[in-house]
Amino acid sequence: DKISVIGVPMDLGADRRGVDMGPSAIRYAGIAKKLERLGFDLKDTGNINVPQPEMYVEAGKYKYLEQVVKANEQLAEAVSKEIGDGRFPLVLGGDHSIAIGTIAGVAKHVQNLGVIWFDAHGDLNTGETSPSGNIHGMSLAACLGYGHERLVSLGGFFPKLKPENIVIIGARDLDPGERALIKEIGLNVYTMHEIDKLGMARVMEEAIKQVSRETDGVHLSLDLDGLDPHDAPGVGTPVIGGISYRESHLALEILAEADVLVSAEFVEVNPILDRENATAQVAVELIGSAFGEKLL
Ligand code: DIR
Ligand code: MN
Ligand code: MN
Ligand code: MN
Repeated sequence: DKISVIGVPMDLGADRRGVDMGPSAIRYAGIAKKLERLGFDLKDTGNINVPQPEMYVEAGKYKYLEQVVKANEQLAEAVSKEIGDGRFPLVLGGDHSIAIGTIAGVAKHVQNLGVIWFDAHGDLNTGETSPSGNIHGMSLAACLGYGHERLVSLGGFFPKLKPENIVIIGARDLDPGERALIKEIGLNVYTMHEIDKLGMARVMEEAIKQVSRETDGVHLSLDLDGLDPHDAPGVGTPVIGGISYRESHLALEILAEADVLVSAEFVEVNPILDRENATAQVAVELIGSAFGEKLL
């Protein structure tokens, strides 16, 4: 199998420096060695060109909108090209606003795309409901057709996703507008409550069944802040009480066994806030599990 790594040094969507170094940190933690050991034909396509925030003034409800859109358009092109070449796009963030570009690129090739969204947050805000104006908290909403027209129609088509083909796993911090949207469109969210009660194995079995039932492929969008900050401290918006190291590995091992993924992204690694690159190392280990790594 062929994998193409695409780095996206994006921090404009989080309006916080450091997360732009995520792709470097994940490479430094040994992603290439890990995937080559697993037998993959790996190509690193380098990084998407993302402007520095100091060059711009952020604007209100959708901070750095123009720059976020431009970088995501390039990302969508790059993702689409790799899929067109028969390769699996593995996107490294960068903040979670890059899901808009990744999913735009994948959805060009995959008619009905399922999505597993690992996150402490819903990323379901619009400029109207966002408490921060940060676009990384709006990316899933944009893919569903809610929010600024430039984000919603990125890549030239919308919506990219249907609510019934999405699950969120690990949520424990939702804004009022996000809760309202979840109820309005009937989005299936496995909060920490369901994970504690049912166990991660059962959550994953149900989630995989749902996102692969009427779809032609599944995208994994994994925000490292879905994990507990003890295990993944290098993130911009940590929330206590998250998914453990063990549970996250189990989740991705079960996902690998299901063999449904067509694309994946690992986002929000912030080396400035990290402890000795621990979060990037966790990302690399999780990538191993997602691509079928097993002890025996
Ligand atoms: C918050 C934080 N809900 C916002 N979102 C984050 O600004 O929209 N998403 N951190 O990953
Ligand atoms: Mn997120
Ligand atoms: Mn998050
Ligand atoms: Mn593992």
